[in-house]
Amino acid sequence: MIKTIATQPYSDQKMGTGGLRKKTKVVMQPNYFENFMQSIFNTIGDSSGKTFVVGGDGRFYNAIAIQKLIKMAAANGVAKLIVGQNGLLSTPASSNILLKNKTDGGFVLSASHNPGGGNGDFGIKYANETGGQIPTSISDKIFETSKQISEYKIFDAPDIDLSRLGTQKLGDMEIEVIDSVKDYVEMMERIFDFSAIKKLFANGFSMRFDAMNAVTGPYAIRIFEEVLGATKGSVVHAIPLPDFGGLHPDPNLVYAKELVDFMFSEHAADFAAANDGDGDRNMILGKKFFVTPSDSLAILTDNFKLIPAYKNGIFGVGKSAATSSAVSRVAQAHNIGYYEVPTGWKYFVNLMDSNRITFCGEESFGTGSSHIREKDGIWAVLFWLNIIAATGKSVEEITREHWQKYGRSYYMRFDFEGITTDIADKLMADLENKLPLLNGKEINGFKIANAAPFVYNDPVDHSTTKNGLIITFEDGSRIVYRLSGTGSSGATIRVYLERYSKDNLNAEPLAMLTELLRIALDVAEIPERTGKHQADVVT
Ligand code: G16
Repeated sequence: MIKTIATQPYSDQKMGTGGLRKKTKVVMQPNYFENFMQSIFNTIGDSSGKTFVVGGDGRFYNAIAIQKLIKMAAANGVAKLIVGQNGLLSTPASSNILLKNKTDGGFVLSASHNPGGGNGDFGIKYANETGGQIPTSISDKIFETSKQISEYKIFDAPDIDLSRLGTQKLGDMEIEVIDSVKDYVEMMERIFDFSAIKKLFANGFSMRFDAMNAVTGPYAIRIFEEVLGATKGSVVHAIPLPDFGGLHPDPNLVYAKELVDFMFSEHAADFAAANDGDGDRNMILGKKFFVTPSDSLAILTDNFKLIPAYKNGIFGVGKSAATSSAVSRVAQAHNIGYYEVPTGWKYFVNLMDSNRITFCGEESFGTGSSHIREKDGIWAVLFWLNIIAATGKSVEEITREHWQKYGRSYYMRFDFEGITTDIADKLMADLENKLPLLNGKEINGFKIANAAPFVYNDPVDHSTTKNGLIITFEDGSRIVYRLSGTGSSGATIRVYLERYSKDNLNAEPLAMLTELLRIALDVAEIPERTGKHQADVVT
């Protein structure tokens, strides 16, 4: 019943910042998905006795791909798969199940925050036994394997019924279909003070959670409405749809516009949040108030004592280099470890495993802790609710008090999208060559203290990663340039700007950053080289 099928390699199966991301149509090409999966199984080597977790965010092509994955796992000798009911599992829920059951790895079929549908994107995230996505050393091996693949193995059998909870068999392989939500809810109950949050809602506190027609809908309904008692209807866009109902499930000011408009209107709730396609990103809003992800990380870290699971102390905190420095001041105040890593959650995994950090976060709307090895959207929302319940303060009050205490890092990100790859690569290469000449220079009143690529030496496995170019000014302001690693076509240049003020706390971020933006565009010659005088997305 095991078929061996001849295939031709594809040359583009290289994983980016978070797994393989491609246009859905690319993944639907004959044998494309099969080639990639077989390359993973070949890289793993002997799969006998191994157990993997399987789920997805429900996007278009998930249902077909998951059946192929199951049949290929059986044909490659896998002992057991733990699969989310109807093929659904958020990325954080998957990481939890993986760690809880001490499995050998897991697959989440998702292109995360990228749009779905036949004309959208598809993706595959692959985590190993750490619960985190595999390091580059392994994804490089998979890529090399994919370029030479000549056959794949697949079980010839009817589709598995994934709506039925319980155990089924495919050949010798066991398939356990589990409730996608239950374990995750239990984990959250162990971390946060649910009774305090219940009281908050019982006293009339209002919330809106936008699941963006993606995977977190069922999780959010269960946790916020059913368990914690938020009013019915607090969770919107709650049903996972194959095309996310046309939404771009990226929880930021641009793509979660409906929620942002609501929260800046007269009808705003006390609190709002959105998650992305696979539930690992979050955006936090108060009444007419937006919390940057960099500030959110700093505020959560500063308040760790309010949360039952962390009240006895945390090891330290990590952030990506592109994230603002706000959390560094909190780490210093609490005398805890502080780490700066390249963009990509996988870089936090070694730091968590070695008890160097407990919390971590990124500017790209990701926050999390060592409860799992992925960022966790609902965790961040519950953390905020727990702080609000414990302090009785609003999102805005909590944030403004934080700035009073630590000063404010004004921070914005500008994305220049759809750039020809060659142009973007050359822009970055030329800029890197130019950096040494910038050291010590003064531009429009900003004196450059250091201009260099960001190089990370992992303290655990001693691997070295170079990612992004950073210009640091004498007053602590920074410009960071990076190419996105999550797009499915062309290149996106990201420009991150940061400027710190100890006492000017109420300015408009753009006003504070205008001069830095001008310098950033000039130095990299972005308008001249890309034809773009304005960013496509500003967050
Ligand atoms: C992935 C990674 C994140 C990273 C983000 C942005 O997120 O897991 O750690 O910050 O990509 O990547 P880039 O700037 O390269 O586009 P997700 O939510 O897409 O899995």
